[in-house]
Amino acid sequence: MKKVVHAACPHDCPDACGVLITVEGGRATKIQGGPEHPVTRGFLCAKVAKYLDRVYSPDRVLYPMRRVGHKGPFAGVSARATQAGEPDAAVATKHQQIWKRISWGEALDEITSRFRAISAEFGSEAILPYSYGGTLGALNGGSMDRRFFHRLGASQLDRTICSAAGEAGLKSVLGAKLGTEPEQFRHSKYIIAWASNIHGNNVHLWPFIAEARRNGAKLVVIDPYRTRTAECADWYLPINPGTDAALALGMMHVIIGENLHDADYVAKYTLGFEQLREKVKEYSPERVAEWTGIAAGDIRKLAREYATERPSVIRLNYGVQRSEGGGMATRAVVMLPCVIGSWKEVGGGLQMSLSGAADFNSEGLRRPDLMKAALGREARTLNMVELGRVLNKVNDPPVKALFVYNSNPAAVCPNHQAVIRGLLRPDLFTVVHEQFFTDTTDYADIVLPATTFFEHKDLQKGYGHYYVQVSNQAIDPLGECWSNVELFRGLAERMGFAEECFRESVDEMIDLALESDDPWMQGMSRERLEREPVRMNFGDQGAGIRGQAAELRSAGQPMAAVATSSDTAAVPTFEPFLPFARGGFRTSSGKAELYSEALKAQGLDPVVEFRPPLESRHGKRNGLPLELLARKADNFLNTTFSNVPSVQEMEEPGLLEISSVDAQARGIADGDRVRVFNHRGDVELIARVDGKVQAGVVSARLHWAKMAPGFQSINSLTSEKLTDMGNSATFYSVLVEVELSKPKSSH
Ligand SMILES: Nc1nc2c(c(=O)[nH]1)N[C@H]1C(S)=C(S)[C@@H](COP(=O)(O)OP(=O)(O)OC[C@H]3O[C@@H](n4cnc5c(=O)[nH]c(N)nc54)[C@H](O)[C@@H]3O)O[C@H]1N2
Ligand SMILES: Nc1nc2c(c(=O)[nH]1)N[C@H]1C(S)=C(S)[C@@H](COP(=O)(O)OP(=O)(O)OC[C@H]3O[C@@H](n4cnc5c(=O)[nH]c(N)nc54)[C@H](O)[C@@H]3O)O[C@H]1N2
Ligand code: SF4
Ligand SMILES: [Mo]
Repeated sequence: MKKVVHAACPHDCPDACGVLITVEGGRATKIQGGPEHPVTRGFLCAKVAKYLDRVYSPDRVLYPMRRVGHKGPFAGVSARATQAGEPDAAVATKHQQIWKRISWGEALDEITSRFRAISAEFGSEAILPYSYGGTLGALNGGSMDRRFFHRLGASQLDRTICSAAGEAGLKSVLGAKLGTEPEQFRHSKYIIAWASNIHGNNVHLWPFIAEARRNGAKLVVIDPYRTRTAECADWYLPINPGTDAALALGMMHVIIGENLHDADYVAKYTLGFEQLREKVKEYSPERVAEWTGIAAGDIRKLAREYATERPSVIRLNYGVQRSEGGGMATRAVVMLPCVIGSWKEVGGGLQMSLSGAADFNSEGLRRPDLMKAALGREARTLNMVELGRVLNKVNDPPVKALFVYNSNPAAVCPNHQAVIRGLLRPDLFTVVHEQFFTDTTDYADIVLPATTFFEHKDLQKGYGHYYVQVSNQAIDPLGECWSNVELFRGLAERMGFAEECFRESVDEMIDLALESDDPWMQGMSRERLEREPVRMNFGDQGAGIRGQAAELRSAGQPMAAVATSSDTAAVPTFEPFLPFARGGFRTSSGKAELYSEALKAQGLDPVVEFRPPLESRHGKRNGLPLELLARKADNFLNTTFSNVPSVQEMEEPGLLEISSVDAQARGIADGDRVRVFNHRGDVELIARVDGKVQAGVVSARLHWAKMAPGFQSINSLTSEKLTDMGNSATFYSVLVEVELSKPKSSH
């Protein structure tokens, strides 16, 4: 029997695609992009298009496993060899020496008895959950797991590794994570992709940009790395890493100085414009040019074009905020559409994250009240970015048990060497719930098998569009895989937690998540979401701009989500959503806060400022000369997919991209083996002189350490230092030096 199941891609990606899975005789045989989803429009990214290879990979973790061998990196990704030169049989034997299959009952007993013993001796906060973006499903991303750890009284995890600085910066101006919907980009005339690797990380925005360009729009890319998006831009501006606040301030210097701002919008809907006007005087294009490496003439031109070629829109992505001053940089960029009033226009404004529109009932899903009931107070919070410090230095109490799911910290965390030292502590009990034997399972005492999204049901929204979907289950779980929801339900039962919420079914939890007073959530029933993606119910919010919508229509322009180009499937029509056309900011003042009392109270500049990162060419903190971008790979998703052979074929990890100037100065030629190092660690990579970076910048890609020679991770070079706002990670404020590798002496 053949059926087609509606699902949603749960990976940590703004696109949150609608997915159709064809199932024949219980086996998934085809995956395709949902044709009816107005943003997915029938296609998937290259990696998820190969998802059957991931689901049915012979390397899946299928059964609970207990470690019987030593902890430490293991080159094989399963009983099967993937490292060149490793004969399958030898890897299989080694794997068997490390892992012994156990039953779920044994696994749950061992975990709960260890948890009880640790709680009795050190207190429940000696247990630390560690999870991030494995799945963004509302249930499997954070529901039963949170209930469980709250009820246990475990330490809380500050989940700031990705976007917290940007979120803090954006909210300091707008008050909420809202912005321009992707469908409106087709109406733009001037599009700035600012730290936004659209072809790599957000490919479903591209067709809208392509459509705008067919209608004459200009695409500008601001990125220190010549991405595929930069290659096809009308204007590419390579910027020195960590200097975006200066550029935005320089643009505002020109815009305000030349009276190109929208005085009416500014007067009605912003707070603190006079203070901003004073502040930007300090940032002349000449001064900004020195920091950013962008010529003063180009800064003027960019500012003038952005303010006058309308509608103009900014796709700001998270690259700017992975830097020491990432919060302020985001704040500065987000001020731009407020100053030129482009929020009023269909195809104007700015998009960073749209996840602030309409909340699921997260209190119901996560039950933070259970923590206070268990502990009588809030449990302490430990920052996930600082896992190295947390495992090695925290003593009140020390972390004695680490429970990892939805994450691969032994690869994605900064200061990798410290993380590994911590994970190797003999007294640390580590459980990892995973789909694969990752870098992190190499340090686990117990590994538990996890389902993929083909094998469980979930509810999902996106951070790059305004649609909600239910992801239906397509196939039975492989082997003995359990979803995160089932796992924590099972653990709660074994712990004897009596609360009713630990017995809820998946459908009951979806219904609960949808219980919301939010008018934008009206009309979202589970039954409807099971069948189709549903747009947030913006209702009246669109009314304020209906006049403009009519104008556009009479000018012969296509509207909102109406597909017009022949390459797209039919999609529904909506009024465009303009969150801040008439103010409506979610700040405490209700205005766009160009001056913020809250920032002042935190000891930060209440307007905005640029401070060069200490670990940068201007700060020279460790005296090393090259700025490293330890970037994501276009064809992996963080480290997910690193191990799937058909995806590996599309990607080239293990490279150090370097400019010809810096290569020559060090006697390095394309293809040479090089050592990249700083005071935190060193990594061997292959030099690639390909014109992707300017002099002074080098770039490398994130992937699994266990697949690299010597088990080295590029995160050996990155720092645990936190950002100015949001306590986020500073993956892009890193100084290194590079040298030719010494040939290994042969013994
Ligand atoms: N294919 C693919 N897609 C992904 C991911 C992936 O790993 N692979 N990861 C997902 C995740 S978790 C996230 S958070 C999103 C993130 O997506 P993005 O926000 O796009 O994040 P990054 O790739 O970190 O950075 C974007 C761009 O910023 C550039 N950049 C670095 N430093 C600076 C700077 O100082 N200034 C400027 N202007 N640019 C800078 C980088 O070179 C990069 O091209 O993408 C998601 N989608
Ligand atoms: N150098 C450098 N480091 C970075 C970044 C960078 O740009 N450069 N980016 C940072 C960013 S933005 C982010 S978001 C983080 C990402 O950090 P993580 O969220 O840890 O990302 P992944 O490496 O994709 O690991 C997710 C893991 O979850 C597993 N998984 C998937 N679905 C499920 C499930 O349903 N249940 C369970 N139990 N497991 C599941 C996957 O198999 C995968 O191994 O990395 C950060 N690290
Ligand atoms: S990873 Fe992103 S682009 Fe690829 S299918 Fe999933 S949501 Fe779509
Ligand atoms: Mo992320």
